[in-house]
Amino acid sequence: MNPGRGDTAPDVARAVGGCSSFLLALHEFPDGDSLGSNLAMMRALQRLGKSVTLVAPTPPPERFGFLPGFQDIVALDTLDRPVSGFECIFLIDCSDPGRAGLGPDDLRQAELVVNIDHHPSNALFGHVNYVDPKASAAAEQVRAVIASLGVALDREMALCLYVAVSTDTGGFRFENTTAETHRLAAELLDLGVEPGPVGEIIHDTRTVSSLRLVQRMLQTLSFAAGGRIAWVVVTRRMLEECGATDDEVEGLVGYPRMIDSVDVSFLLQEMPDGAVRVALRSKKDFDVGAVAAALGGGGHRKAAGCVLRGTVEEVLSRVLEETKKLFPEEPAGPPAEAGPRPGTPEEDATVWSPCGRPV
Ligand SMILES: [Mn+2]
Repeated sequence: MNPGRGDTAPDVARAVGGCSSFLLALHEFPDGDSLGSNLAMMRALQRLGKSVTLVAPTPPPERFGFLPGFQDIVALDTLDRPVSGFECIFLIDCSDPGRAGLGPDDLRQAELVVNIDHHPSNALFGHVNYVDPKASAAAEQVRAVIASLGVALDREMALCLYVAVSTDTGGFRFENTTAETHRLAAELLDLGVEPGPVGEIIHDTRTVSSLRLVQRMLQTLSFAAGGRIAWVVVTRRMLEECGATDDEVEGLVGYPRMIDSVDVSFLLQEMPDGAVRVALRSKKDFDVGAVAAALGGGGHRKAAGCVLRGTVEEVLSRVLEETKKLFPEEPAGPPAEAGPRPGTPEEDATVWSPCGRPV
């Protein structure tokens, strides 16, 4: 087999045909695409009589608990055998095996690693690499693989794929949405998916603690590059004060991005192990994937991320330094450096309103 990114859905189907035991691995802090794509693939492989185990390196968010098969997800650290004990390992929607909690040895010992992903930064770590950056969600590729396996989609698989596509496209609004995405959505609705109730759960339902966290987080809203960069911070203390969990931080980077003047936004999230997760978003042609890559992470042009060591303040200055390179023409100056220091908005008086004036 020639490893490369040029493999296709039929290549995947051919490669896995003789295998009987499969390990599917979610990426850490799994989102709707990771969960939906893997659960649909699990169900399709089970239909073919395969033995399938789906593992998660971090607990999947309970709000996705309605997805068929969700209760069968196993914590990676409770796995009853080594990863190499499976004939085939599937990594879906995962640009790097480290994100699934798998080490280089795990994959080196594996007989067959199938890598299905739509992140342009994908590390092409599989024996089969079906990498398609034009896919709006990995679910589009999973749909093609299921077809190549000769399995008919059922309503349960359709629900999983719909949640995957709908979350990765922000409810079919993001630029990654294509005619193909809508054709897939139409097929899934034909199979009985109800977009109203599903959309309400995945896009419009929040816990009280997560809204309290939004309220607290927005107090840290700060700007640079004349208002074209905005960022927010979530510290351990804020999570504790609000009774919120780390998975409730997912997607909150969308708040600073909403501001009309803003082209690039990011969120710094202090993690339990002392690292800081950085989520980056952009508008227009600003490539935050390149920013994330320069900081050791990866992702798409308009949505990317990385994890850095250091205090929140140290990480902030590194991320700011990189993001400011996207705006070479912007002079440094107010409100560029005037925002509050992360995590200490009360002490550090100035909080800037969306119109760029202190509030
Ligand atoms: Mn995805």
